[in-house]
Amino acid sequence: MKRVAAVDLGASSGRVMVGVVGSSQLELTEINRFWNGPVTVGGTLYWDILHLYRSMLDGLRAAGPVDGIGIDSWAVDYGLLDASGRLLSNPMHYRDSRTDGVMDQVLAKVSTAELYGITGLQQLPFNTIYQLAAESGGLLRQASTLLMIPDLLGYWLTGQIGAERTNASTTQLYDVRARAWSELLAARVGVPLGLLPKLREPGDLVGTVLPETGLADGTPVVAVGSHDTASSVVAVPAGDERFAYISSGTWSLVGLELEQPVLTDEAREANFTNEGGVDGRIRFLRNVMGLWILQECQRVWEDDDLEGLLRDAAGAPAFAVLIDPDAPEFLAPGNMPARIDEHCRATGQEPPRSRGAAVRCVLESLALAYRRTLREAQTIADRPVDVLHVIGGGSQNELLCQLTADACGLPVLAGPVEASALGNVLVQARALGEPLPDLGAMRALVRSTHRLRRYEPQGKPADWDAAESRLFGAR
Ligand code: ADP
Ligand code: LRH
Repeated sequence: MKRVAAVDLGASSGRVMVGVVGSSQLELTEINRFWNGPVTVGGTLYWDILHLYRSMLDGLRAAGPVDGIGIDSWAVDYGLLDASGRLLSNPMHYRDSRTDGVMDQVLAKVSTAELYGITGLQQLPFNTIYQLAAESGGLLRQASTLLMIPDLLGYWLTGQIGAERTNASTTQLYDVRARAWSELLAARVGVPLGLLPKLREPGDLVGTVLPETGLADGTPVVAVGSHDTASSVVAVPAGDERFAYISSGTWSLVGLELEQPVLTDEAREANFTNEGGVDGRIRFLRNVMGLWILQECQRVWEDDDLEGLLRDAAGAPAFAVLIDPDAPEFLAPGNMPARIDEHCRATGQEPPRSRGAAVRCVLESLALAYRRTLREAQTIADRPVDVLHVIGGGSQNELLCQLTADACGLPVLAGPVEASALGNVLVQARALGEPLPDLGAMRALVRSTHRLRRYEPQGKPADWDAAESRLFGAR
């Protein structure tokens, strides 16, 4: 049996959890949970990285002695260190506008087809490659090392430098077939290759904690699937390979797990990503804007009664208004209710008349985006599925789970909620000697220790067909 600590930093909250992992045991206890989100300073969006580091240290100290510590976080963002190992500037938030228009500048140096052929990555304006292209040359010249967020926090804990592979795969500077940094792309976009540290695998030892952390001397820090979505996919409680998943939180990551990347023109045109998973798997998925839109509505309304809003949404008329949740205007923080109204007017619809109607509009629109994404993923990857697993915080949203089952015409199995933390502790426990030979064994343990909620598809499929052609049909 192993007792390990997972630091799991989502875009909307961070937490430290202690996991006890044994042959038929998998228990998580939350030690602390802390706010995370964008902080605006001088017109730039940053993460509050020292708040995150301090909060995670508080949690780790409160957790007491553990056999290991693993860190996972959202992808794409990074810190730059100078030659002495000092952080050169505060890590910026991927939703900052400095990357506006930068993708086109990079695509003048490397074609979309070449970029996709090497990285297999979805084009998102905030991919690390575009963020680096937006950095001032001066800063890049001063930098010696680029560390992704979990690698940066691991460096502060242990003094050891490295780049965990699943998160490196989200930078768009990683060659998905060669399983190495792409020297060609780094040279083409002017990123000094020396900035990119040696890759490490999930399960590798990062190092042991430094005395200044105040943590028990000698505690190992273990690399996990440090991209939170990689960790959450480890904990999908699937029984065989005919499954799809939605890792549902701030983002909805919708897709399949494959053995090999799919780098076809069809996959590129449909903008699917081939992110690196634990044990060499590929996460073939698309980012759908997710519950971010609802989070921002709640922030603007100053309404934290999610249960009440979802009750009102359940009672609101179906298919009254629909939006494309992936429209660019929903990416940056701001007045989301006003942007929804504007989007409705621009598409010839009456804006929602109440908060409940607005929430229903967001959830139905997400369900439609899931439906389209899953259909395309199955066709492009030639992998039919029988069941859709919804994991993460959004798996608690009963209305969204039911709408998802209805829209996709698939049974939905909802849970576990803390999938990233579970994937984190499972990979650590295995690295520390627990007999969990493969993903199948880890998933069987999640299945036997967690209660899932099942949603059968209901309603009329024709209603969803009509809604889909209303929303996406004209494109
Ligand atoms: P992230 O890791 O991106 O920060 P989480 O996986 O923690 O996201 O999920 C956060 C989301 O989960 C919230 O935006 C909220 O919509 C949803 N959520 C959290 N608790 C509940 C609940 N009790 N009922 C329904 N939805 C919930
Ligand atoms: C989810 C996530 C997602 C990335 C985004 C930046 O937390 O890691 O997989 O695309 O954040």
